[in-house]
Amino acid sequence: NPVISRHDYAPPAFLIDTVDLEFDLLADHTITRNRMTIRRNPDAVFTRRLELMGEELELLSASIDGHACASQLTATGLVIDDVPETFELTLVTACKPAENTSLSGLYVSNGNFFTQCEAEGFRKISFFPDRPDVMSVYTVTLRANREAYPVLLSNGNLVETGMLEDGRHFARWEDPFRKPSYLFALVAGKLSCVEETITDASGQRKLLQVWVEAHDLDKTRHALDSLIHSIRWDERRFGLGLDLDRFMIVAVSDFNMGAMENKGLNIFNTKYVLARPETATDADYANIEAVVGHEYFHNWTGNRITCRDWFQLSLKEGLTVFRDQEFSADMAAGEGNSGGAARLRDTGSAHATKRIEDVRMLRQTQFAEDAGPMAHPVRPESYQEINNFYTVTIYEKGGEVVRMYQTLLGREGFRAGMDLYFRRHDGQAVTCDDFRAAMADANQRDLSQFERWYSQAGTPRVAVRGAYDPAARTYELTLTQSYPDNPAIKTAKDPLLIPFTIGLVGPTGTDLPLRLDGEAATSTPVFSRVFELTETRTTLRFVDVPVEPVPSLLRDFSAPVVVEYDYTDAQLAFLLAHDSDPFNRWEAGQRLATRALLAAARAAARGATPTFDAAVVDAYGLVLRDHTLAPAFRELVLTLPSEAYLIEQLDVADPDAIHRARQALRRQLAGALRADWLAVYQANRLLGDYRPTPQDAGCRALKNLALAYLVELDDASEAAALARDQYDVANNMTDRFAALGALVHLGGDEARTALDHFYRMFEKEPLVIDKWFALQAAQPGRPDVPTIGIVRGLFAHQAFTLRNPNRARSLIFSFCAANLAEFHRPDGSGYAFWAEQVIALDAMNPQVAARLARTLERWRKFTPALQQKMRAALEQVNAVVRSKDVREIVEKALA
Ligand code: HT7
Ligand code: ZN
Repeated sequence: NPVISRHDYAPPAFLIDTVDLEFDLLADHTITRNRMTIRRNPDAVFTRRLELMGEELELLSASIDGHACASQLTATGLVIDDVPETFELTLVTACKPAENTSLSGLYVSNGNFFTQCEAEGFRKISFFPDRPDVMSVYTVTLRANREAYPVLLSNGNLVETGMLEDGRHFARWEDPFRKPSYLFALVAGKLSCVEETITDASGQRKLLQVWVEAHDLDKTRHALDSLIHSIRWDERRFGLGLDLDRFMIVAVSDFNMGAMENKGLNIFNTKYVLARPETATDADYANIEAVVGHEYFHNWTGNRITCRDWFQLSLKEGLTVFRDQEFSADMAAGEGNSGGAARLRDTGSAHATKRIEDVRMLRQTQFAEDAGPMAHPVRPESYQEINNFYTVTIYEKGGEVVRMYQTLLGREGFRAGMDLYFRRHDGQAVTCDDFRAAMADANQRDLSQFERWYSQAGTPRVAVRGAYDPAARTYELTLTQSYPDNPAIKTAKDPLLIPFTIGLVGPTGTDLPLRLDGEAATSTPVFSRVFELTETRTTLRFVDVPVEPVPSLLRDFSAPVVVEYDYTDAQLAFLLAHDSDPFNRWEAGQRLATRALLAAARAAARGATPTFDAAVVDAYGLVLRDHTLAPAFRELVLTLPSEAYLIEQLDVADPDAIHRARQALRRQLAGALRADWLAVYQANRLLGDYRPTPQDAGCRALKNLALAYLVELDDASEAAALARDQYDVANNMTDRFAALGALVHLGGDEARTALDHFYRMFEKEPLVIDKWFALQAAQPGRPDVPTIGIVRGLFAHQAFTLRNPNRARSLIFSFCAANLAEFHRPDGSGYAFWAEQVIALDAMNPQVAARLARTLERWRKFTPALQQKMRAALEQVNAVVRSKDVREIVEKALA
C-alpha cells in the first residue's frame, strides 16, 4: 500500500467554484453528468495538468467549454492535459449502485438509493478532486422512475420538481454553502417522513424532517425531539443557529458507521434513529440523542469550517465529540430546554454519570489503541487507508483534547476561543493549529506546548507521590510525567501541558482548603484546583494543612492520562465513601476492584481459586445501600471493570483466568449482599408508562444490575422467577432484554423458550433481531457447549447476512470483541472463525472487514500459546487479503 504523509500536503492545483450534477438513477446503471467551473489555484505550483480521482467509474464523455477533450484514465482516476486558466469541464460517467457492496459512494439498500461520501466516496460517483480543501457550490438534479423512487432528496433547498416522460420525475436541489465533496449526498426511493416546523432564535421558520420506511414512522419521534433539542442547545451554548431553511435526517439500514453529517441531509444508520419503548433500550434512546446531536453540531464544526486535509480529521471529530458530550450531559441534567429547571435536579450527579461513561469507554478502547500497533497521534503523521483512521484516538482522545482547552481557559475563555475560530475561518478548510491559535489568541495565552497533545502518540503516565510534614503542616505532591514503551510509536515523548485537578480530603471526609507555598491566603477558600503540569516533574507544596490528607487526583478526569498513586485499600474505600468529586468516588471503587481482580486473575492463571478480601465487599455494600446516591451512579460504581479493561492492565493476559476471577467476584458480591440486591431490585421497579429519562433509566439500570447479580447465586430459583416475571410483564425493551439476558445466563430449556419467544415477537424488527444475535454471541460458554458452536449455528440462520453491517456486527463482533474468554479459547477455534469472516468481508465491504481485523491487533498481550495461534490467523489473512484497508491493519499488527 502507498503511504500518505502529512508533510506531503500541497494545495490543490485547481479550484472548483460550482458543481452541477445531474443523475439518471437506475440501480444497475446510473448515469451522472457533472458540469464543473474550474480555475487554476494561484496559491499552488503551476501546472496545466488536471488530475481527478475516480474509482469504479465508466467514462462516457469529457468536454471542455462544450468541446470534446482528450483525457487519460489512470489507476487512480482521470488526467486531462493542457487545460486553460478557467474553464467548464463536463464529464458523463456511469456506475453500478446495485453492485456496490462497500456502502461507500452511491449504493442501493432495500431498493432505495443512498450515498456515503466521507472520506473518499465521491470519487465513486464522479471524477473529482475528492479532497476536503476543494469547496464548491453544488446544484443537483435527480431523475428517476416516480413509482419506484417517489422521494428525491439532496443537500440544501428544493428549488424545482416536475414530471418527465416514461413515468419519470425530477427534483432540483441547490445548496448555497460551499462544501467539500465528502459532504455531498443524495437519497431516492420509497420513504415517508415526520416533520415539524420550528422558529429559531432569530425568528426564522425551519422545516425539520425525519425520513424512514413507512412501517417505521412510529419510531421517529425521539429522533425529531433530539434534533430540536440539539438546535436549541447550540443556539444557547455557542450562539450557533441552523443556516438552511430545512434540515433532513434519513435512516438507512445498510450503513458502515453511525451517521453522516452531509450538509442539510444527514444520513443515519437506522440504529441511531428508530426508537419506541417496545423495541429500543434506554441505551438506544441515549445514543440516538447523542448521535443526532453530534451530526447536527457538525453543521458548524465540520461543515461551515472543514478540514484542510484528512490528517486534521480530529479538528472536526474531536471538537464535535466534545460538543455532543456536553449536550448529552446538559440534557441528562435537565438543562436541555430551560436553564432554570436544572437547578431543581441533581445536576452534579447527572453530569458525572455521563463523564464516567465517556471515560470508561475512552480507557477501555482508546488507551488500548494507544498501547498497540495502530497507535497514532490525534493528528496522525501518515496513513495508508483513511477509513482506518476514524478511530477512538481521533474521536475520543480528540474530544478530551478539546475538553482540556475548556478546563485550562474556563467556560467563558473557551467560548471566546470558539467565537474567534468562527469569525476567522467560516467557509474555510483549516488545520488543528488554526483551532489552537484561535483558543490562544482569544485568551492571550501561549498554547505552543499544548501542540504536543496533537503530535505525540501514547497515553501519558503521571506518577504521584505525597509526603506530609506534621510539624511544618505542609503536604507535598510530586508529579512525574512519562510515556510507556510502545515500539509502534515513533513520535516524541516531550512533557505535555497537563491540566491536573486536585483536591485534598481530610480525615472526616471533607475537602481541605488548598493553598500553595508562597500564595497569599484568600478570604474564600478553594477546595478543588486545576494545576498546570508543564515539566517532566512538578512539585506542589501545600501549606496550612492541619492533618495528613488523602489526595483526590485528576478530578473529573481532567486529562487523558493514567495516574499512578499507591493508595492503600483503606484509602480507596475512604475516597469511595467520601470524595466530593463523584468521578473520583467511582474511580476509587474501580481501583479497588481492579486491584483485587488482577490479583485473583494471577491466582486463577496458576490454578488457584480466586478469593477476595471482605473489604471490597463491604465497600460495595455501603454504596449499594446508600439511598442518597442516584441509582444511575450506584449502577456505575457497582459494575465491575470489564474484562477488556483488565486485559490491558496486565503484561501477559490470560482471558480465561480474568473471566474466572471476575465471575468469582460477581458471585461473592451476589452471595454476600443477596438481601441488599433483592431490596434494590424491588425498590427500583417502576410502575406506569415508560419514559426514557435519565432518572428512570438509572432506576432500570440499577434494578437490572441487581437481577444480573442475583442470577449468579448458587440457588438462583428466586432470581429465575423474577426474570421470568419481568420478561412477561415488561412494557419496554430495556426490561425485557435484561430479563432475557438473565434467563440466557441461567441456560437450559427456559433460556431456549424465551429466545424463541423473543425471536417470534420481533421477527419484523431488524434492530431487535440484531440484539437477539448479539446476546447469544456474547453469552458465556459452558463446558459442553462452547459459544463458538452457537455462533456458527446462528451464522446459518435464515435471518443472518454478512452484507448488512449491523447484522454482521451483532453476531461476529459481539463474539470476537465482547466475549473475550470464548473468543480466546485455547483451541484457537475463535481465531479460525475470525480469519474466515475477515476474508469473507474483505471481498464485500473492506471498511467493516478492517474493523473486524482490528479485534486481533493486541495479540502480543496474551499468553505465548494464544499468541502463536493468533499470529497464524493473522498470517493466514495476510496471505489472501485484497483491500488496502485490511492489509494496513494486518501488516501493522504483524510488524
Ligand atoms: N463524519 C462521519 C464519519 C464517517 C462515516 C460515516 C458513515 C459511513 C462511513 C463513514 N466514514 C466516515 C461520521 C461522524 O463522525 O459524524
Ligand atoms: Zn463526527
